[in-house]
Amino acid sequence: MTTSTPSPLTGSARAGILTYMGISALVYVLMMSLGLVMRLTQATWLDLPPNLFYEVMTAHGAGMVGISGLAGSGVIWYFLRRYVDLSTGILWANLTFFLTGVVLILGGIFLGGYAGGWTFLFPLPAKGLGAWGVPGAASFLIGLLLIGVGFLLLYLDFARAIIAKYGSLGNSLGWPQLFGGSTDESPPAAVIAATMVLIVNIAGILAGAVVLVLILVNLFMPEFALDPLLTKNLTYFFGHVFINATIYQAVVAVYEILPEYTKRPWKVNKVFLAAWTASTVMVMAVYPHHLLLDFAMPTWALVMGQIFSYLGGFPILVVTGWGALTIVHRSGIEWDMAARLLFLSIFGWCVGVVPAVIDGTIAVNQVMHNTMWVPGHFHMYLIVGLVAMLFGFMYYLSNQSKRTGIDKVAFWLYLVAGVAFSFGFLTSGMNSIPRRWAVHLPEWVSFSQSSSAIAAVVALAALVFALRFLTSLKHARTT
Ligand code: HEM
Ligand SMILES: [Cu+2]
Repeated sequence: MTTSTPSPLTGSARAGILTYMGISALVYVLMMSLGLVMRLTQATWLDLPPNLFYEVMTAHGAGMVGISGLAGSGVIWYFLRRYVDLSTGILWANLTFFLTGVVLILGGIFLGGYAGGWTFLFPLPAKGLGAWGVPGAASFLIGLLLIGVGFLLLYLDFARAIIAKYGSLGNSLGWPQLFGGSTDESPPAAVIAATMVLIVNIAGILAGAVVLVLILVNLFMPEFALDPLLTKNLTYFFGHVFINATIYQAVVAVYEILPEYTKRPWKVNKVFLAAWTASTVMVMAVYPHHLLLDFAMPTWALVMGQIFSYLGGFPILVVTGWGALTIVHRSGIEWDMAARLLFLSIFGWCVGVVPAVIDGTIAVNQVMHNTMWVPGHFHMYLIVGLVAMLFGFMYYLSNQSKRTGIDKVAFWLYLVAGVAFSFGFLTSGMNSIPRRWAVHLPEWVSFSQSSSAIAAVVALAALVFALRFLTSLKHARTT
């Protein structure tokens, strides 16, 4: 029921997926280098003027979140097309919007001087205080809007293709099986994940588009006043959902590749179905955990943010972790690069959720929120979780999974340094070092110095993974 029979990829679809993943591999290494530049600046080993630091921070944040969206959608597209009839034209259209948006964003940052962070928090875009003007901010915001349009098209195409085959989104989430019938007839895991992602991301992108347009109008007509609390809610609904959905897309690689390796199906049981349906609602309802410091927020919304922070992330993580353990147990699986990276990614995701849940607790958040604890938790599940998953997929896609030697060394370096680098942020946060500060006090510098050395190792290991993929494109799978 849930094992797929891969059909041949058309030339254009294969080129499309390889372009998505190739660009992602390259951009991850580039953006990691920008991250290293920031850490080196905080370490006083590099003398970057503060305005340039904040430009780099904006580019790193927007770049990492954007490329994770692109890479995640590439993974899920590759597997979803095994079950439903997706449009290759839309795949390319999304990429075109994406790249046009990237040009505008980079221009807004490095030519226009925009340095207000990827979260474009109102009223920052309009208040550059001389560091940037309207053109820089406008270029950045329009760039984001274009990227949103591309993704909206892609997810609408997912919806069209899924409804054409399954009749409704309820069916493709497996509700008939969850609430009655036998799970033998369940839709495959990739279709369930795609349904969840299209629902939450269409909602998120629409919220993002609304707030981007509002801020753009305010930028050109300052007398058009916005409600700061409303804009923050819309921004974080979009930002939270979009970055979370990247992992829910990439995880399909686990659902598809482990069964192929172990020759066992990925079991879609009632618990699995319930987990994905519950998380569809919870991933949207949990976003107020970004506003725990905003006293003007209604208390019930903040309490909801805390409760769903405890509950929201777990169902999918548990069914995925449990499923992955049971599928490989005594399967005789060969631990090649893809299998290792995919397994590491589940571990990284689990470990990263712990500090996230701690930060989602109102009493803790009020002390820790603007500290390095926050980049600590998300770097853990993004570097050791999401990005490991994506590189695992790339080894699989390019048929390089059997590699040993330097690739294996890179795997261990990535694991150890990825965890250590994230712990560097977490311990900084525990010592009350604030996040998003270009200049650090002398007492804080040693944290940044050790982190810089470790960050260089992470970036080097990622460079090995990226180069392996980029130099093996001609060997890539054709099905
Ligand atoms: C070698 C790898 C990396 C290094 C050295 C690095 C470094 C950094 C540094 C120094 C900051 C600013 C911390 C602060 O002072 O607040 C930062 C922020 C951030 N990083 Fe990374 N990072 C790396 C990988 C990643 C990855 C893989 C992702 C996502 C997939 C990511 C996403 C972000 C985001 C979203 C921010 C927040 C930006 C903001 O506060 O506006 N980073 N990173
Ligand atoms: Cu969140």
